[in-house]
Amino acid sequence: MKLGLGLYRHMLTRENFQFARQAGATHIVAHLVDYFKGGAHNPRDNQPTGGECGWGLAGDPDKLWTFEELLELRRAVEAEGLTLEAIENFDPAHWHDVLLDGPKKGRQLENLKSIIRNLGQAGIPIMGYNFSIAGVCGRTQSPYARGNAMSVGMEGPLDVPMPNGMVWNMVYDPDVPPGAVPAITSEELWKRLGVFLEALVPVAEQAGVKLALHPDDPPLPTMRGQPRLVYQPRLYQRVIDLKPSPANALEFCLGSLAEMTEGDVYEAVEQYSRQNKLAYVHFRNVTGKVPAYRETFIDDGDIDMVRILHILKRNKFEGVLIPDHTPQMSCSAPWHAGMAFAMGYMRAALQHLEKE
Ligand SMILES: [Mn+2]
Repeated sequence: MKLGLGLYRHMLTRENFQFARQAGATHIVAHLVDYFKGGAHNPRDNQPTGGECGWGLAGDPDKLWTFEELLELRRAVEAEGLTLEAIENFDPAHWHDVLLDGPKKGRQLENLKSIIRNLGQAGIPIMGYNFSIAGVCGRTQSPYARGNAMSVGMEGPLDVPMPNGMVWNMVYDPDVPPGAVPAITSEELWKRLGVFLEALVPVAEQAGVKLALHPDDPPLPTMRGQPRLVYQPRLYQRVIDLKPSPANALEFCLGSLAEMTEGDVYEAVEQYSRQNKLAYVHFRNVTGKVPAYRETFIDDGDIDMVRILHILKRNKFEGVLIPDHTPQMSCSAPWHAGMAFAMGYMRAALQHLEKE
């Protein structure tokens, strides 16, 4: 297993690559969507949470990520002795009508195919994505974690409808008439995922890229009146079985899985790692379950992280683990300190595991 660090778009700098390397990482997962254009309620020095209008404006619909910029990023990462393992998340601007089954769906499926081909050509092996209409929303920020560390959690469900022009907790069109996005059924959402996988999986296979699906965060059956896909561990199997292929894989988030009300996180790790379906792992810890959970320091939640590593080792998982989120530590670099703490813990656990 390998240690990695996930970096948001504005953090893709030489200094942060060096920080990752110093903390023992060998791999980088890069976000190319800018989640931080929503204003003061969504500060850039923490994971995005946002308000009712989400994280803010999505990117430019006409500017797809090019082969050249992906290659440049890979080279910048490699210049600091690291490997670029994955890009995490499509931009709503590039695929809103794939999620919403809107009029631009055909063109946007072609967008996504181009992006996957560009990743393959640039030698980036994984594309993480979150097939979700409401997206990562409804979470709160408070000093939930040990020592009053600022952290993220949930205090009850979010039922306020999603306004027109919004999807995936971002605004892709600010100039639409008022109103809410009509709710759809769960079956309709699965049908849309099926269309996406039918179109993208063959392209991903040919490009040598794995598509890796993140479970719902937070994992409730509905958010903002919209259905969600993987809100129980067993639903990951439905994704796999919908389009069997090595390119149809999982961005395996331990935190989201532990927040689910059914199943068992250790059984889920066993079930999906045994099938070799984990593209990479979000290695983070939580207490509680939806709709009331809190993100914790890695050593301080409900999950026995070392037990998880043992299962992954037994099933020969050889991919990358990243901390995903951590609480903010009280100092002048709260995000970095939180990540360094998580990575130190992970590095020690991995070194110990190697000797067993
Ligand atoms: Mn995650």
